[in-house]
Amino acid sequence: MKSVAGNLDGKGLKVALVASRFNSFINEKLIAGAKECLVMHGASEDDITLIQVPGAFEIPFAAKKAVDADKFDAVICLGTIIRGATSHYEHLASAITKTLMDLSMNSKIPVTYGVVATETIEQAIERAGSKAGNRGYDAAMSALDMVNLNRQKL
Ligand code: INI
Repeated sequence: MKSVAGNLDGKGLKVALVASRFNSFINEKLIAGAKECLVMHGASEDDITLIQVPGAFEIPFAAKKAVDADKFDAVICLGTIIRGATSHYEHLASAITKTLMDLSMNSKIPVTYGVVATETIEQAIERAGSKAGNRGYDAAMSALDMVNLNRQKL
């Protein structure tokens, strides 16, 4: 059996982080987690571009702009949607997920998903570096993995 997989080598990679400001105290932790992961795996801080947008709704637009810029190896999307804070939680969360998935399918570079969607602020905090890992770090790991997978011939 032939097996194909990526790896986590981040050397020389140029990465865009698209992060929203809404719930910024959580998003800052996601950004820090993503940065930590990239640098820990060999990426240079100078090769990471942070693109900030107002809210999660605006993430797909900026992510598309980053894909179209043709200068990044991957785009990592970071944001936080909390049900308690919005009546349109479901629409927002599912529309963003679907739109980013569509973007990913039409993109030559990997687009990864570090958007935390939770019922409560506490759950969001847990996913931003306390009890339940850091979704920013995880999304960066996936980006590294997928960039290196993408370099391989099938
Ligand atoms: N944006 C978020 O990133 N998270 C939320 O929980 C949220 N709530 O609660 O509404 C939110 N709203 C703003 C939205 O993403 C847009 O920025 C806004 O509607 C302007 O287009």
